[in-house]
Amino acid sequence: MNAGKVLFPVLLGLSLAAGAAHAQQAAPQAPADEMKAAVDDKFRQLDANGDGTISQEESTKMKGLAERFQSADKNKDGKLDRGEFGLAMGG
Ligand SMILES: [Ca+2]
Ligand SMILES: [Ca+2]
Repeated sequence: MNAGKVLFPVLLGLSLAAGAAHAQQAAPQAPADEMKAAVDDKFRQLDANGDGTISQEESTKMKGLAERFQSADKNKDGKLDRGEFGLAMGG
């Protein structure tokens, strides 16, 4: 009966391969940085006139933002700066 001797290395190989695949998936990432970059991109897209803030009118281009505008505008100057936008977006 050689089945056990053959099977063991095969199973070992499979588990090593699975471990390697798992390690690859868990490779170090920077989700916070990616989130920040995505928010930066979105902010620039919304800031149509490029003045560095998002007006109420500009906020209407993003679904759901206009509804949150008043609460997002922490200093109540009628526009969202990058910090206020980041807070509203969670980034
Ligand atoms: Ca603007
Ligand atoms: Ca503001």
